[in-house]
Amino acid sequence: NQSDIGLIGLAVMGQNLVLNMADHGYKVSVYNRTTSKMEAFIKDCEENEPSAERVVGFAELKDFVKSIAKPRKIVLLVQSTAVLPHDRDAVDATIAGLLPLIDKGDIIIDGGNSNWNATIRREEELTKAGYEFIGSGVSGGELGARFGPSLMPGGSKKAWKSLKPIWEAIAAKVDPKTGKPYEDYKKGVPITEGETCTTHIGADGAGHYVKMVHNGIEYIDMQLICEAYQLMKDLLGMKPDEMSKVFGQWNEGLLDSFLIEITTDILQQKDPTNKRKWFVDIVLDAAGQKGTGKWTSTSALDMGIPANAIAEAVFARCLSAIKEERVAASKKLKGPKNTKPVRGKKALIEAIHDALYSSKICAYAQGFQLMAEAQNEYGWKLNFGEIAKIFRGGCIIRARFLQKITEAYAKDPKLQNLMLDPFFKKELHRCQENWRKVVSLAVLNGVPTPAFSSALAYFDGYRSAVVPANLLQAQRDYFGAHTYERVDKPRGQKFHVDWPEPDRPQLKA
Ligand code: NBP
Repeated sequence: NQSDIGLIGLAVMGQNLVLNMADHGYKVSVYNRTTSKMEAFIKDCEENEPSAERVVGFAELKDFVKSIAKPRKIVLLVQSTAVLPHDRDAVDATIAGLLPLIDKGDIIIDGGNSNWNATIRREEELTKAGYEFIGSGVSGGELGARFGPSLMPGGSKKAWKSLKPIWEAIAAKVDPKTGKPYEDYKKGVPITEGETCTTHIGADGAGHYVKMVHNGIEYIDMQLICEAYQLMKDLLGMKPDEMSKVFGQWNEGLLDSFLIEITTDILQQKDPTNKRKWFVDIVLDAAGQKGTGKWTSTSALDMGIPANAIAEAVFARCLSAIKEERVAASKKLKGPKNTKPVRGKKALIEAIHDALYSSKICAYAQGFQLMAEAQNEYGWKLNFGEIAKIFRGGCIIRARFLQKITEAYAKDPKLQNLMLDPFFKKELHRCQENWRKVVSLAVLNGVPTPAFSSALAYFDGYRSAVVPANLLQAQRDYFGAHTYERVDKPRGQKFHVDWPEPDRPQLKA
């Protein structure tokens, strides 16, 4: 009576994923470096979980390994910190501990937020040694892990075939027609119907790369909501409960998403220590980050993909973090004078909605561009329609909007940029006037809207047949003999002028 699967790492994600697997009828062996945490978890299961009989704890790694049916599937949910391909972290330490105990053909699944470079390295090392390795993104935080995450596995197809039944059972499920997540878990019922939010993403690091881009999109999605909040607060003087109603209405329409839903809830919340204050007003405005947004942005820079709005969201967190410096600067640097009170509250709220929606389209366009380039860089074959599909449920960026992205890639799997899809193109055309109004108003009033503005600059740059890089190339040729191409010659031919005598253009070989 062996276990179907094993899991190492009983912090918040591991515990919840174990319970999810047990709810779906799988017997799970569990192990944790610190045994007391495993014991406390088992005790808690026995006291509170109907599926406790299917969760078995082990204090010794060798007994844990022996308890799992072959070929063994062992999920790791331990802290991951490695960034460069050869960095070693807790994931490597755990794998090193397992190797003398497991057999060839066994499958190790890293469910943490590992960097895709480390995953590529681990997959290569383990495959060479005769083992299987899957790097699987797991999104949805602890609630997702417990009741249905979005799962993004990368690795060999053979390994995926073994893991697939379990991953498909525990992943979030959505209504195939509307793309809306089933949320029966709120009634305590495991979800078994609907389209499952997992698919084989691609080879080696593909799953972790896509999970990272998901997180990058999550950064910008959150930042856009925060900018909408700040505009309502600063330009319209709205209070949190009033804003909550607006977000609640937005959640009934095009912006329907998990992040808008939780914002609606948060803005109604009172300070737990002083019920006369709004919770959001007592939270310090200094954001933290764990690195996946930064990785997304550095990957964009490395590959030369303009994901400026995603990077702006990371920088906005960096700027927020220097709280003391901002407080000091606020006493010295003045904003615009003579700003007039903003009139037309209803129209402005609608315009903010449109600005958020259009910026969101640009942000997703950037995320998908990034994945498209990464597949060339790393030799993956990504299916963007399938990726959009599995983002519809379970994960933090789940949104009604993703059904439209799914449809866009179903119609045209080779879509060059999401903004060119007929539906999104129409939406951008419809919203752009309001978007421009909001950005202008923000600039005139000195309200920072880095994500709204940067997304708009992306839209304007992408739709411009001519940008001022002609002058830029001329400057580069002037000071560094970097050469330039001519508008009247084929691409690739390089010219150089003998500065400062610009009358004698010379053709370079
Ligand atoms: P943590 O990232 O906080 O990791 C804690 C776990 O790692 C504990 O089980 C700990 O064991 C174990 N561990 C450490 Br630390 N060093 C170890 C080592 N050298 N050898 C073996 N085990 C070691 O847990 P988490 O927040 O549950 O996240 C797990 C993974 O999932 C991470 O990669 C995280 O980035 C990712 N993730 C987290 C979330 C989230 O919402 N938290 C969402 C999505 C993905 P111990 O008990 O003995 O210290």
